[in-house]
Amino acid sequence: MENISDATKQFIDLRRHMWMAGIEVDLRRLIWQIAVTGKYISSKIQESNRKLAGFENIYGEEQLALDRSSDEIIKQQLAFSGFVRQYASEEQDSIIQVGKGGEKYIVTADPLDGSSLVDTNLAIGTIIGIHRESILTGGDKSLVAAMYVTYGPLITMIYSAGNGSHEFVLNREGEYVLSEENITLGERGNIYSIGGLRKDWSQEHLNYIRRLEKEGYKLRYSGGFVPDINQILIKRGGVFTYPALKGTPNGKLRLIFELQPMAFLMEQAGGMATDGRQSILSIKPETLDQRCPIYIGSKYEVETAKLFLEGNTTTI
Ligand code: AFP
Repeated sequence: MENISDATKQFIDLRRHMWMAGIEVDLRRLIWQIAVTGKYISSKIQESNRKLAGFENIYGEEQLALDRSSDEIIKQQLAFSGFVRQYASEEQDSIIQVGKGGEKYIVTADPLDGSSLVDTNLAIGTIIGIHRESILTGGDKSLVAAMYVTYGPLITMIYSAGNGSHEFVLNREGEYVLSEENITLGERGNIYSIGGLRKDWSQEHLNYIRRLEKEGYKLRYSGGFVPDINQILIKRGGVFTYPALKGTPNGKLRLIFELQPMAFLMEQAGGMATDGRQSILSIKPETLDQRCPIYIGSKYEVETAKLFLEGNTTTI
């Protein structure tokens, strides 16, 4: 689609944008229905209001309740959508049937990623993957769309159905209106997010981070995967890493629920996502809760990580 002028963007809502992009009707409807759940989940976060109710007594229950209620909101929305046969989420122990069986899509969710930050009022988010085939055996063509909602000062949503990555802002009327179209990363950025404890990093990863620091990269790490990734997309460059650690060689983040959707969106924006060596989207998940090291962002930073991790350079 030709670039839409800023003045016109406010009149392009999510449904119109997907129609203009020629996305098939059932997928358009499904993406829109999932985006709507972002409004319900945001209300749940507002209602939690645990600040007034003290920290010890309910914080844990409220955080756990928020995780569960966010999961339930998405599950119920999908169950009546008519387009989804199975649902898998970080809050469920297994893949669950939500349709009659013949529906086109399977949806994965991290319903409320970063929920441990709810008490700090930092931004958190919902991460969604939409698959045509089985999420465990469908291969790297299984994922056909991805999206995330960021609950921050604004509620924003970034989606892609293979038509580039685009940002929408929830306006006062409760509509998602276009704000950034065809987000395209530069060759490199100047921010980096580094997960895990430095004492647990490999020497190769430590050397890589030292290279970035020597080149003047600025640390941006909130503890929330969604806002940290969102910052890289909106600032058009940079890198997020959560590496293999001594003791946890697969790192922390989950391949299906967190990394695949973000890798899809980042690649659609001209970025890259690897486990340090191979593309995240080429990795065939073996279990639902499979974790994976992650290097995701603009090409220069992800390719440089590969050089260090494969021992092809130690030049800091
Ligand atoms: P929670 O959902 O338990 O808050 O974890 C958030 C997260 O999975 C991801 O959003 C962050 O990038 C990462 O964990 C932060 O991990 P550390 O707390 O180890 O830095």
